[in-house]
Amino acid sequence: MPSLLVTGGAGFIGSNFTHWVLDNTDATVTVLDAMTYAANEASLAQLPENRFQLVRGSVCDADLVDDLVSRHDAVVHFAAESHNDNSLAGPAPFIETNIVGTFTLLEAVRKHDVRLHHISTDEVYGDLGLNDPAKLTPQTRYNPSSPYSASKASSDLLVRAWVRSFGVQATISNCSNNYGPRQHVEKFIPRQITEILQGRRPKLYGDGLNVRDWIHVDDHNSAVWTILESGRIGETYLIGADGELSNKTVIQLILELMGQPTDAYDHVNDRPGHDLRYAIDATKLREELGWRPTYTNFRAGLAATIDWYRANESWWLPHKEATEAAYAAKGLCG
Ligand code: NAD
Ligand code: TDX
Repeated sequence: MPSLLVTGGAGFIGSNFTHWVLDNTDATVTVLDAMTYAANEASLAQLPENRFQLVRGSVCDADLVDDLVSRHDAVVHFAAESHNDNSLAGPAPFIETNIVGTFTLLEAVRKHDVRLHHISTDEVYGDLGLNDPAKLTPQTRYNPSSPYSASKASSDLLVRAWVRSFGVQATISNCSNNYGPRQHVEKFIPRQITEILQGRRPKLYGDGLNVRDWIHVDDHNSAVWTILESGRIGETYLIGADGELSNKTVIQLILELMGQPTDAYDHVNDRPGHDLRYAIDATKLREELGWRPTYTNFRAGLAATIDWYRANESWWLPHKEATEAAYAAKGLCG
């Protein structure tokens, strides 16, 4: 029974990954999470006590990280400051957690020779043109646009250097935009769903033609597990499920699925430096490791996600007011 240390496991993807591992494998999971504003302990409620524990602490705490790493078979590193808009308003915690935190973890896995999988984002590659036939591949040049994506790019480069120089047993994955249950209400899809549930109108940045490549979080989870089990050490795998849609199309679909007129949204100020389009070519992951996504119908996945937010108001409501107040302070609420 392998033991996993999952950093950032009280956040959106880390908590879904923890549930996925406990449901689909016989591994045990220790979550290390600093429980920032982005964490939600309710996401980890009712997990089996004999296979799961939550440790509150930072990936920047070298002593704590060293001790935890020494007692586990592998580390899956999700912990990060993850929101672009926050990185524009205040980059400092992004540098600390995303770069120094990854460095701290790398030193511990190096010392104890523990397997590491580093979770990253397609945003390290910068954006593609709207009509560009190209997609992002592992060979695409790094060209991050925001403090968030630059900090994630930095962390990826540290992992690559620790593999090459110190023989650390690590893999990296760069995934496209995730959606699904337990995503913080600051993010695009949950923000719009919960605005409508509260009787307000969705908010589209700029003209809304920007394209994101959506993947259901459980497809991300299965891909990470596949890489952890069969990925080649030192390799980078891109994770995506051919889910390109404009933000405007997604807002219209949310409105339709929630029984509202499809033009009942507001245009608000655009995000500075707003990346135009991401699109992942996941051929390497599909052909080398045989991974396939399960949630290929975005409309069905989105409808299930809307149902989840309707049924779990107690999960998101305590975070909603502060999130919208923060957007108002940034001028991103209309
Ligand atoms: P999230 O913001 O929902 O969760 C991040 C978690 O990390 C939170 O629980 C937070 O408390 C924790 N954390 C923050 N600082 C910490 C620290 N110093 N020490 C320990 N824990 C800390 O983010 P998410 O959307 O779940 O993203 C998880 C990872 O996946 C990130 O590395 C992100 O870059 C990457 N990623 C996200 C997406 C996406 O669409 N959300 C896509 C590709 C990659
Ligand atoms: O209210 C909004 N209106 C809007 O039009 C919000 C919050 C966002 N947007 C736009 C901006 C983006 O084009 O929607 C798109 C998605 O926005 P976010 O949810 O903030 O995601 P993004 O910036 O694309 O980054 C996400 O995917 C890659 C995650 O937050 C990152 O952690 C991940 O690396």
